[in-house]
Amino acid sequence: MQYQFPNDFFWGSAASAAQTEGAAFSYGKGENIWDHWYKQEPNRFFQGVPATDASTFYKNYRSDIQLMKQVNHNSFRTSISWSRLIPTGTGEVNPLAVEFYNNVIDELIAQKIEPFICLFHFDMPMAMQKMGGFESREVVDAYAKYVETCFKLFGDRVKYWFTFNEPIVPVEGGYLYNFHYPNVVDFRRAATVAYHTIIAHARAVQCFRKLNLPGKIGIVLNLTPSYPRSQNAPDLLASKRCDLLFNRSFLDPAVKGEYPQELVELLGQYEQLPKIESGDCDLIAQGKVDILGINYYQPRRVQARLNAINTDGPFMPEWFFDNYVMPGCKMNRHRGWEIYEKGIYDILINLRDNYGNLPCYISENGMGVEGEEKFITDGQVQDDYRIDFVKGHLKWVHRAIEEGSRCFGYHMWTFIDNWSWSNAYKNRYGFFRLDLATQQRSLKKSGQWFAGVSKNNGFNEGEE
Ligand code: BGP
Repeated sequence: MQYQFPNDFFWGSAASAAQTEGAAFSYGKGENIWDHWYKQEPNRFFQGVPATDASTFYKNYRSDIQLMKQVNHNSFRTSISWSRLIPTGTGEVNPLAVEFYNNVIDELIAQKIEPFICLFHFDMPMAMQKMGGFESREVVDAYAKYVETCFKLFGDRVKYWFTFNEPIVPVEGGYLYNFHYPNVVDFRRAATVAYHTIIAHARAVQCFRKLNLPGKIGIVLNLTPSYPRSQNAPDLLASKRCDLLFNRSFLDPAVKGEYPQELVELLGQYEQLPKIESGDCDLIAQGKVDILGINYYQPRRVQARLNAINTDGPFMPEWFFDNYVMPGCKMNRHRGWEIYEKGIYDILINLRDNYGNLPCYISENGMGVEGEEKFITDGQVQDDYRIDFVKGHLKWVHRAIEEGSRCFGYHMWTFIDNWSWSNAYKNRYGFFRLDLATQQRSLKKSGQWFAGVSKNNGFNEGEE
């Protein structure tokens, strides 16, 4: 069967500033939380590897963009580093950063690769974190100024903007589960950070509209369907609450301009609501996006809690559910994540039916593999597993489009194996393999395959 995608479908990959640029302490860049945390606790990073040099995109962006061309990208997402553009978070703009991002954007456009630009991908400037990060409304103001600067500098050429990448992740990592700085475990503070992130998002959308720029504005969310173990009422309730906490907490305000009433009630019941100021609701209503990016890696499976809650412990989302491992599920054993291709279809259909079928695209999908060097033959990573993974997901994307979804693109995570937060280079995802010692890039089999898919705007069943 031929899986042909709509005309002008976007094919490409995604990355982010902190994970690729390197030059963390040079060319006028200020520190972000990752630079700072590494100095404090290098042992929190896989094999003690920092992002300091990452994959040298700052230095090699021109040749890297040539590699994008080689795999027929017509689009690419990266982010602007706030601490590179405005080293102390607010105030002086770094002219070298302006020059760098101008060069990257211009080069992408010259090579006919549409730049998708995200404004915040986990990398809070340290100066802003010292003021409380998104617990502070002052930092929200600083973010609003920063994004205005970006729109004014680059908005004449960038047509696809994203206010945040996976905004729930810094909330989970930094304020609930201790895998991002500042390593706090406190639900109410987490809820405040999440809420202020939505306020910051809405400020960005408001500013974008005011400037009357030609492009579109969206947000990138990691939408993870919460499948219940069974159709039993308690299991269904567990899944519904997970969906509220982990998906709808950002999806509803970003797309519908308001929070789900059930979420407000649930947090109210446990006295975890953030402080709401007058004017917030109007502002959030103005934050409705034009487009949505969807990151999807794995589903979430849940069941009703098996044991009583320890009410002496901190209030956590897990008060409402237990994770559930479905017997016999398909696994990516190299990363420990379930592979469930239909999840991508379920997300798109949910958006079609319950979120006004807004234009959206798959902004990240991918397969992390630890120890990928074991798959190298004749100098090339033979990642047939990744080709199967992408094919499996694309078939479901194709079907959703046939059934009316307005999905307009598919980006893989990622272009060149890159540094990934506390996992550093543990899990490899790229179309190109990165040799850490030499920084050499080499095309994997999946990259070759994807080049064909992009060129043909689809693929044939059975074709490799
Ligand atoms: C996504 C993030 C990316 C990247 C990816 C892989 O959620 O948006 O920034 O980190 O996950 O993550 P990992 O290396 O932990 O498998």
